[in-house]
Amino acid sequence: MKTQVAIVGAGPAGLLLGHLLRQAELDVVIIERQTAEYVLGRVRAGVLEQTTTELLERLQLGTRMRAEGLVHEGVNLSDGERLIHLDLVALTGKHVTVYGQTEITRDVIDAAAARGLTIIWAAAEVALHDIESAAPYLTYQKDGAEQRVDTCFIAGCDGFYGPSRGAIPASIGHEFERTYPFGWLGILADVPPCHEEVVYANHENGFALASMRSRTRSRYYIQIPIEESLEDWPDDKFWDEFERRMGSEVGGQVTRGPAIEKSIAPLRAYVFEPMSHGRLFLAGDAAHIVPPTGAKGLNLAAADVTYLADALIGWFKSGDSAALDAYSARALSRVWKSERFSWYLTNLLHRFPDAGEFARRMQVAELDYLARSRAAQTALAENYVGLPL
Ligand code: RFL
Ligand code: PHB
Repeated sequence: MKTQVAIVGAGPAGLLLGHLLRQAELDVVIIERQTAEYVLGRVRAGVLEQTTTELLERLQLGTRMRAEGLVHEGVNLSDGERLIHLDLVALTGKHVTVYGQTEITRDVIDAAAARGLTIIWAAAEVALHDIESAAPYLTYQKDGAEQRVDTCFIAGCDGFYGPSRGAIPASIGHEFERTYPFGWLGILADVPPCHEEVVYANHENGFALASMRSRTRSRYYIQIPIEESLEDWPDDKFWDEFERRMGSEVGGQVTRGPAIEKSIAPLRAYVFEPMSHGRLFLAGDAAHIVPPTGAKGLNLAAADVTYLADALIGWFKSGDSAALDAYSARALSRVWKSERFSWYLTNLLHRFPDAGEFARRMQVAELDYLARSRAAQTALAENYVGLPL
């Protein structure tokens, strides 16, 4: 098979890039390791920046999001008792939209065939070849035979564990990493949300987050030690702890219900530089991971592919490689700002096992400052709604 751009991975980065390139009438193929059912079953991000919703509108894929997504004009921080409300619209003129990654993924997959976007599902052993040449190619196993895709460019959109990043020689790449000694235990339940907006809570016992997927479906998280597993957290124990950490005002509004999904996500920050080498361009989690505090992961993936699509389309239309050459630096400048924000919020809101009383007092002082200072609130809100592209 021959194509102009071969994309590895059908997560949000690969699917959105595929649609952007198809909109410019380029030939594109997406090669995905999992089945469509598996990809559609993953529960992940929920909060979209305006740049991400605008991207979906630009692709004319925003109809269901507009109908079913929840516009949130504010967000809340809690110090265990007091609720600090940040009026995002008053502070920044922008809002965020609560619409699950699962729903976006469904919308873009459903539209793929009609737009000529080919997705090859269940492709095993994807490997990248000759990325330093002008004629790179991919190989993979499907239906018991090796397949080959010849292409002009490869987009590595295969997440943190995919093969693309490893195709860049170790002598060229540089990794920056921070791991945290805790994870988030997340629960999805068909119960009305305990608060109309998202609440990030810093309680003596640790962090908790109240989010949602709709007016009848809640997504709640608590911080747990990295050594603990799902067996340590039967549903009742989760609900008790979640209510406690939310404080009396919000905790008192919690409706309990059976978990329809329950999982643990470890917290990690990671950046790989550069995000391109030869004819290979990385986008999304393939190049960087943020801890979920601040909901930047999916939004960063959308920003990366917006830059990358513009650069690839420019090259195919005019042969100009300047934007492709600048892609890595342009994307990384936004990535590092999101890393900084996620790191700041993670530090502000979590309980660190070996942090002493001084560190705790710093968190309390920062939350108190945020409660009283419009300047501090504006800085947080500007990052939360998303920096401009
Ligand atoms: P994805 O979504 O991981 O998609 C990568 C795709 O590549 C495929 N793949 C391969 N395909 C072919 N060959 C191979 N060898 C391959 N190896 C992997 C994978 O099957 C997959 O389909 O990366 P992408 O597109 O960059 O999108 C990034 C976002 O998905 C990610 O940043 C967020 O979901 C992160 N994230 C969250 N972000 C938030 O903003 N808020 C959240 O609440 C939130 N929760 C989460 C998350 C990520 C999680 N992961 C990765 C385990 C919860 C979890 C559990
Ligand atoms: C979610 O709804 O899953 C969510 C919301 C906010 C975050 C992370 C996850 O910071």
